[in-house]
Amino acid sequence: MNHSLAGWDDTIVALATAPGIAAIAVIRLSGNNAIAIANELFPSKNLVQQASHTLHVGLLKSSTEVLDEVVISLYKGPRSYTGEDVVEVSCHGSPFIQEKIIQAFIAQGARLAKPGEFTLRAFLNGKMDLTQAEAVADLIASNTEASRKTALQNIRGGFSNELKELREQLIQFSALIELELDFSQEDVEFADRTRLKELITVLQNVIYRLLQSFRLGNVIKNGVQVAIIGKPNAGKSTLLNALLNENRAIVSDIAGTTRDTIEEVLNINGVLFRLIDTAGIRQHTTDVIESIGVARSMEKMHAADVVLYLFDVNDTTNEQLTDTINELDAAGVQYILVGNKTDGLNASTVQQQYAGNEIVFIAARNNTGIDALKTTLLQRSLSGDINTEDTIVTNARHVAALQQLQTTLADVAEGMQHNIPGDLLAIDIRRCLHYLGEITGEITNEDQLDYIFSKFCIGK
Ligand SMILES: Nc1nc2c(ncn2[C@@H]2O[C@H](COP(=O)(O)OP(=O)(O)OP(=O)(O)O)[C@@H](O)[C@H]2O)c(=O)[nH]1
Ligand SMILES: [Mg+2]
Repeated sequence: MNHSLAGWDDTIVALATAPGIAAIAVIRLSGNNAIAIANELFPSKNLVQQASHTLHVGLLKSSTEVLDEVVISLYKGPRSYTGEDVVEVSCHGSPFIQEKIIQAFIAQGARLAKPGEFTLRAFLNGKMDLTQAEAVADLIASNTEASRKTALQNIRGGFSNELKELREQLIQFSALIELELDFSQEDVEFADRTRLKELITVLQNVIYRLLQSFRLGNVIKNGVQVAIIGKPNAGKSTLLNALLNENRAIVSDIAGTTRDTIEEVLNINGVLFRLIDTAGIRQHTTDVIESIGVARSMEKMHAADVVLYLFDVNDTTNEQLTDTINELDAAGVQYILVGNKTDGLNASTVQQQYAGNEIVFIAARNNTGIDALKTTLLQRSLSGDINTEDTIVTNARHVAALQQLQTTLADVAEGMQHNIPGDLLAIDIRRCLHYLGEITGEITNEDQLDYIFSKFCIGK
């Protein structure tokens, strides 16, 4: 492991709880001098002599004044979050006190931690691998039940455990093949080719499943972008309001009411949907602002994961709808057709009108059909249930490495089909090992670590 990161030996300090007023705030120190530094400010006891995993109540004092009455938790390395000596000071949660205590620790020789530095140290000290460290950031950022569960699963090592064992088996093969190369004159095979082929197939299946899970992972982590698109007056803003169950957007019978896009978040069964109400699309408008709005609607339509295409069943023929479907297909967007304003109409007559097309019928103004529409949205976005027992890839960095791994595995498989010589096989297997190691962090570089941990908050 590369330990050459600057400031690695420093003792670091940061506020671990959210800034602002609270009943209690926690300030965390980590490093070789953490306990000695805390001890300098804690006259009532000698903390250096206390056992790990113990609590100590007392006054915290700088040379001149009492700072606060606090509770100190001691964790001696390696049995701590970072693997180093860690001191957590629970103080009264005034921002003024928090700042004074941090400054007092800095005066004793601690340095303010960089974003994610506690977790970086945990990673460098082997307390967790890279996917687990990344899951810590995901867990802190999680805002739904589903994102919390997947992050927690990954912190426990769900993802990396799947890959670790396969990596170890591959390392064994790689070692045997390299050994063959030492005996190349004698034409021996230490590495059983049939078993290697089996292992490659297993790996290919695992990688395929993990890559497939990313679509779901992305939905869980980032939510689903849903653009509500349609002609002016179709009832798009009414639908937005009905989905949100509040009067968020202005509704009127004047065509062209919505000028700019409006975005709101909706949680359906633990999945976040980012709903975007757009300006109604009509081809020929002389109104400059409206035409800018239309351009923006088109943009949102292309960026969306799912488009709700809304039309008024009272003034849309099946032929017109077919033209729209052709346009949507040509644009390559995922869409759900929604027929609005069915109130006062006979359900089966309306359905016959659009025979052959799959449509969700609603009356947005009366809240009719909204629950069914939500269910359709959920099904379409998840294509199956969220089973958080399964490993779900949520991280774009992992996807990139998995894709490279997939390509390299295909090279190995093809090479073996053609019985390529061991030295060439060894090169491809080494590349596989490289990508596998990149995911879990056995192979990393400083830039990559900087990038990953800079996205954390300070104090984590
Ligand atoms: N009868 C009936 N009228 C509806 C329904 N939904 C919306 N409307 C009416 O249709 C008109 C237009 O509704 P909006 O929600 O403003 O339509 P929009 O698609 O957002 O229109 P723009 O923003 O102009 O593109 C309003 O008078 C609504 O009250 C419905 O389910 N039934
Ligand atoms: Mg509108």
